[in-house]
Amino acid sequence: MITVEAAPFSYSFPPDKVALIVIDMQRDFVEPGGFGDTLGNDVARLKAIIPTVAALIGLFREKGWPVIHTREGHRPDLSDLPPAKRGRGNPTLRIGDEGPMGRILIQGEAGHAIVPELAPVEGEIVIDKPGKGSFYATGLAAHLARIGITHLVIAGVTTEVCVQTTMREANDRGFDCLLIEDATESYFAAFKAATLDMIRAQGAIVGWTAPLAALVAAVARENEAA
Ligand code: C5J
Repeated sequence: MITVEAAPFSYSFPPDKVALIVIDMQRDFVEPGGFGDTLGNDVARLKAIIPTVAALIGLFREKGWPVIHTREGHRPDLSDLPPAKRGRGNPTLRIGDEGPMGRILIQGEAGHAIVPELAPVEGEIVIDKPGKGSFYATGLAAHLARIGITHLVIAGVTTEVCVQTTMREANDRGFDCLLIEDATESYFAAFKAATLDMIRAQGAIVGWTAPLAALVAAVARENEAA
């Protein structure tokens, strides 16, 4: 087992049963002109975590541990977009409308792509999801079962929406989850802080949190011992 100094207490994972899930690091959330921007958010907050997420992905690739990416988005015919979702918010452009990076949150459009700095490499699975959670209406659970994963390290955006929803879905399915604090971000600092608190409250009721440095240190200790 590898043990990470985490909150609310140490997080241990078997290195042959861990996977990284990088949630929705898409241009539509991170770049001007995308979905996040049309909702009136400051996307610079999200762009700032790209180097940390890249370092986390690099660690998993170096160790040969699975990296899974997710993308929130919809079919071009909008058949998987509930009217309730399209109707929410007060955006300048709605999901499916034409924006500067193509149609907002539509599969195949430029804005739907993962930012180039974090692009998946050959062999890494990309899960397309129509909802906020990564398990709803996707093949993620079946894929994790097939490759024998019990522990998930989680990163991405936004902390209180797709990241938290995914972590709660995973927790209910029996996974032990570690959220990397500096590899996740929200458009709202207070929402990020509250989400981290909620996750680790009541003895890790949803899971654990730790900075990337703590995971890196734990893996280095294991490398030295091996
Ligand atoms: C949102 C997400 N915030 N990926 N999506 O609508 O968190």
